[in-house]
Amino acid sequence: MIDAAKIKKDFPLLNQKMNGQPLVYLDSAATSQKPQAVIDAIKDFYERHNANIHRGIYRLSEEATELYEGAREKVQKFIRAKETKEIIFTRGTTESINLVAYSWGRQNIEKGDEIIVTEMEHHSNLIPWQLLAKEKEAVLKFIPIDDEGRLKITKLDSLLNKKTRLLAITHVSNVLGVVNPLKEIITKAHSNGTRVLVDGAQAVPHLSVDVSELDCDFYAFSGHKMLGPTGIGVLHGKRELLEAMPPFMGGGEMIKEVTKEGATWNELPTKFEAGTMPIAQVVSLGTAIDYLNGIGMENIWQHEQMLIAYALEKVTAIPGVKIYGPLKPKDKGGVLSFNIGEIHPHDIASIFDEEGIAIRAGHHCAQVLHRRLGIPATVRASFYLYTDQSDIDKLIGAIKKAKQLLL
Ligand code: C6P
Repeated sequence: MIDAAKIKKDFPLLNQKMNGQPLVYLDSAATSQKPQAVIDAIKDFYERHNANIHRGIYRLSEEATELYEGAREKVQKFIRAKETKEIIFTRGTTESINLVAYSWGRQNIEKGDEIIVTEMEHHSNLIPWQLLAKEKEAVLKFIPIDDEGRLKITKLDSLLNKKTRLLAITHVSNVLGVVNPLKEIITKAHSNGTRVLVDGAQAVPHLSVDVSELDCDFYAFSGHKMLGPTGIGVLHGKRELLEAMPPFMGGGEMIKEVTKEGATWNELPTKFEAGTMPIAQVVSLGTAIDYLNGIGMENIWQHEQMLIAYALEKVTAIPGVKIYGPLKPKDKGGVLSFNIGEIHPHDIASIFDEEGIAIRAGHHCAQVLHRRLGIPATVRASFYLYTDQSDIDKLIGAIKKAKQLLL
């Protein structure tokens, strides 16, 4: 079992006051806090190893390159990818998905083709496909959700047909916390000859992911939600697909030979890493992975299961609070979205803020989902390895206070 109170001490930002109260950070789905080890890794890189990678024929540059490529190996092992060539560094989940939409999408989607997404997608896994569909005159279809916020998987059979080229789906919903049954969905899609892209932004930080076992074609995630710095993310793609895809961005490093007339492309993964990459961010993402491995992803998942079970039990007992998503912790991560009567979520967030509690209020970049739920916005509390039961107790206290003041 995780000792969250002890883990908290590794995160300097969490040991401070906000509005005169001890900070209760319940917005890890937006971005996670960083342990001292990650902060030190960034500082250490700039103090001792900073040089551009893959370019310099001098020791310092070789050192920086080794650290950068070492981090790629850590990512590969962390998500159990087959080889490092399948790991592309990007700015984050959003850029990873846009890379696939731009490169694979423009090569493989034609007029009349169909792309399936779900009603629970984050805009990052919806807008790139809307843009592509518009440009190519392709059709976008949606797997609906039920009233508990789970996907209606049985509907997938009637959505899949000969024209379905791609299914783009989130692993874990950033609003409902639902963990989608990917294995079953990917098997169905593949037996129809449909490629699958998984948005893993809310999964990789919280549970053990095995992309080889899932057999997905593309898998995207962000470093900043998994204890790493901002500005760094990952796209995993099957090698044969990445090999066949044209570059996303042109520039330095991604080329092999350049003439006045044209160019040939570098080997994977460099073909997709144009220009100077965020080197310190990649290296410190590796440190974040070391930290997560030190705790154990299975332990982190169990800890969040305990927290969500506790939170669901306490919050469902408060009259007038409506929770969105499954009410049982099974297949649900540490995300709790709710409303209190008719109070606007922004007013609730302001009251929580006075108590030192940081939560997110709004549509959480999932407007299609909120439309389906029949509401414009929700309040969202999201947990991580440093969240403990006392944080949830403070949340419960703040919900009661908001009710008293505003209802
Ligand atoms: N969700 C949230 O508060 P980026 O911004 O590229 O790192 O991640 C985008 C993204 C993609 N998919 C899912 C499921 C996500 O949750 C997010 C980011 C944050 O829910 C910020 S909007």
